[in-house]
Amino acid sequence: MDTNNLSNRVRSSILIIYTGGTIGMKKDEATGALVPFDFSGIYNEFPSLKRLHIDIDVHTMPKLIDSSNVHPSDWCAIAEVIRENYAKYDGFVILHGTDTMSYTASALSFMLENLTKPVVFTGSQIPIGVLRTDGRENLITAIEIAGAKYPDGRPIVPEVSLLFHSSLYRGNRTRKISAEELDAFRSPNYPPLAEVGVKIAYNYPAIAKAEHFDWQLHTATMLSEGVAVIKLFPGIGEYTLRAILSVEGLRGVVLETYGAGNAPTAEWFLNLMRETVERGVLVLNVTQCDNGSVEMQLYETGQRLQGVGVLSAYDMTTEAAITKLMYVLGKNLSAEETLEMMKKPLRGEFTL
Ligand code: ASN
Repeated sequence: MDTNNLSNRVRSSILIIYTGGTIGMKKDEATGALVPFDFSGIYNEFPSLKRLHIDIDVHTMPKLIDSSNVHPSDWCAIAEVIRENYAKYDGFVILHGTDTMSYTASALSFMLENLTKPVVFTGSQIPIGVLRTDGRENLITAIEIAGAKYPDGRPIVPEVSLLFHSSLYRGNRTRKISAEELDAFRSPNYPPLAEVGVKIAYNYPAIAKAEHFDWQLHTATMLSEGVAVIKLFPGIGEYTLRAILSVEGLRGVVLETYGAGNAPTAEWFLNLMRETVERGVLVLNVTQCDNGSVEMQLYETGQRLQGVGVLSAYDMTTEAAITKLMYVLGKNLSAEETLEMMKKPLRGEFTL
């Protein structure tokens, strides 16, 4: 089905939520300094947007930030703006700095429970006010995708996604992989939801299906503190690791291991992991590799880790794993219920 034309025929309304980042920068003609771009004048700046048949409103967050400063409280604020405006719009575009965009997209994918509308993250590597910007294409394509519907009015991409350069990805599968290239994001273990060329070619089987359009959106804004990411390296010291793992209030750890989820078999290491798990800390095994999955049964080094109670994160990214921990631990469920939520994909964040 060619939805490129169909999507343009069914009128949509979308809300752009502008949070900051490079995409929002423009050169002040008088001083030459980079100043925030005013997205509320979006039609004057990009008159061609009118041809998309999409009504656009803009919500500018009270404090525009470089995304390196993002905090879980900002994720809650974005989620709240979506909840307050959910009934009014067909889709949402979140303009966000690229540095931590994958963390925010992952977090929002968990926090927006019962989501049945598109939430498309995008940003840019070059400021929107610079002639050679990648922000203009990213913005226009993200708007088009957020407003894209089937003829019966159902949205084509009813999930949290991330549009960058020429690909649309599932948000919680992405990582920023380049500080310089315009093609700066990848989804190492899940296919793109769409490829953007002359047309937007949707990969329909890969896109989440929203079945219950009558469900109420719920925003889970209780995110747990007390989580940490630990990257193993040859020679990591017992005292260092013990110091991190004995931090007060620690509730969950993403342990970045080698290859298919392997770690040293030294007794001190395994004992420390066992003690940590027995203390009630959830330890999630994520691979340091760029792609592929944790398979702890494959080698003795992985089996030993599994034996002390470390959980497999399968092919989850670190960004998805840490934000899922915050979300699930934030629910303050029983140990069994927590494990149950961690062991199954909640928003397509891993492949079993
Ligand atoms: N430092 C910027 C940010 O993440 C980078 C960017 O948006 N390209 O906010």
